[in-house]
Amino acid sequence: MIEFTPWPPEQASRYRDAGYWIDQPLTHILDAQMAAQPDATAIVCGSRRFSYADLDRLSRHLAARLAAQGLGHGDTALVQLPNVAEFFVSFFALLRIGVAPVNALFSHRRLEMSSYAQQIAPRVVIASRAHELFADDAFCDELRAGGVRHILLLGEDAPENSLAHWLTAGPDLPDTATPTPADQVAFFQLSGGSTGTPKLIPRTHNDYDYSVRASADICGCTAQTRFLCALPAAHNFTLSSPGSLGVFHAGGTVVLAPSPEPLSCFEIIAREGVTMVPLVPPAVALWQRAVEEDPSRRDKLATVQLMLVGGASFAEATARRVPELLGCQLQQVFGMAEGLVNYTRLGDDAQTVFTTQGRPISPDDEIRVLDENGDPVADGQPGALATRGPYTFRGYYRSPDHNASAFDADGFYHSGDVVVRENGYLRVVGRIKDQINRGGEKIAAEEIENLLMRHADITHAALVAAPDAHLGEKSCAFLVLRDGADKLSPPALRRWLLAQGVAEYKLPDRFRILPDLPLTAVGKIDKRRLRDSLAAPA
Ligand code: J2J
Repeated sequence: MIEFTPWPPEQASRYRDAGYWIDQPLTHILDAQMAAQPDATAIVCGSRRFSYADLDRLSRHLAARLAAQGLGHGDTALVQLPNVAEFFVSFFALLRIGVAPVNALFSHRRLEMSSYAQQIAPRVVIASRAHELFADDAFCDELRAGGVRHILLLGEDAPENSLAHWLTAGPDLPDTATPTPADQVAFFQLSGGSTGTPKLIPRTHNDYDYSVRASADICGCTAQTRFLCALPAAHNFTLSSPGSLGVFHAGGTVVLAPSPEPLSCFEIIAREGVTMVPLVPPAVALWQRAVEEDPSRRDKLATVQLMLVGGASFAEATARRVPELLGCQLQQVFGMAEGLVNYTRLGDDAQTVFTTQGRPISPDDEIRVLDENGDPVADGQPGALATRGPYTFRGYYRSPDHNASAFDADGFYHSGDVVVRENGYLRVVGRIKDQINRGGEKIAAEEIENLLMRHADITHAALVAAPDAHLGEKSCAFLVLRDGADKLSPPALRRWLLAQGVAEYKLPDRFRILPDLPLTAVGKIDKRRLRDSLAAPA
């Protein structure tokens, strides 16, 4: 069994009584479509089409082959795939036999992947030869030395390591192979993080399935929904809000795209009749610009009914222009991989849709908005968001110290967001966690600071957010150099960071060298002053 912090029994029974937790594994999403409409198209991936029956068959093949190797409950997997159908095949296969995956982002590199592997000690890794880490066998050998038994690669020829081969028919799936019990860990989500190492979020079948079912309902998913999956498929937003899983739940079609780049997405939308599109705010701005540059492009978007926007703060002016420029309805989403997801509702008035980030999915999502002393603030006043509920986790994986500060005595998770609540709706107005939100991609300041301080010429480092017109925020690293150190150029620093194996989106966009870092009265680095110095004209 994979350890996790359970909900207290009285809350668990309340969530069951209310019908949120239905004690079904996430694979029931696929089973239900197999019973209802096996021949309907589940996934479009380039020129390849997969019916629900295809998805079921391929995932059973992989599940059976893995089970035959002795994999099952208590085992974990590390998966890193781009937006391809095999991502969903692998996800359902692993769930089917009770192996819990971490689904890393394709932008993750050696540091992130090693950290995940170290935390979960996976027995199987599923990845792609198209990723630099798996282009040769060096990292695979490291993984094997660390205990990984099977490495299945997309784009590999040798049958033993070829994911394509593992998807061909093999032994029958033994009856003993089952998903983990629904109140146990199904898989791990990734935390955006604010600490030195990327944290993992255990998600149970019961809690995740509820957020998926309820989201599908709130976003109006039906069997006619054709959903563009252009953001990373593994991200919590793209997977569950309502995400590909919500669309599968409703029997619709997930249309994969490699990235949210507008012109290629417009072609895919027109070709596949896409009706629903989730995007992060910078991508919305790019799509709007593409239509402004050439208004005839709007015709390609004729089938799109709904655009979901979340992941980072979304300027009201950009929000207001969604219907006019892109010809579809807007739904704002404020969610987190840890659980709580808020949506504006499809029937909400324009003011609510354009100016708020919605209200929680569940009547049993408990929200507290707190001042510095932990006391509730009045509605309309900004405060720190704390929440607990039927699909908000109770603890990061194996992180007792961090959990002690992320949760309060009542089991509320403190998300580090500053929000204003009015009429039950939330607006995100700031952040107290030490994180940079680079257009939806989260960077934990401490992770990059620790890395920078490994450089022989750097004695102090502080990473802060700098306002950016396109991404909302970019990152700026303030550095203090060792006495006598040569001046470090930004390109050289970036190359050095890349050589450490960190994901590219975490590289500081700017560097500033200071003689020393400003301190607060209690002797901590005064990041507010650093941020303010960036806002002021240079
Ligand atoms: C401002 N900040 C936002 C928003 C998230 C749906 C949608 C997004 C995520 C996600 C998700 C925001 N306005 N609309 O998991 O299911 C910031 C907050 C939040 C953090 C969570 C989903 N929507 N944010 O973005 O785990 O700071 O999840 O705490 O990546 O993103 O990041 P993440």
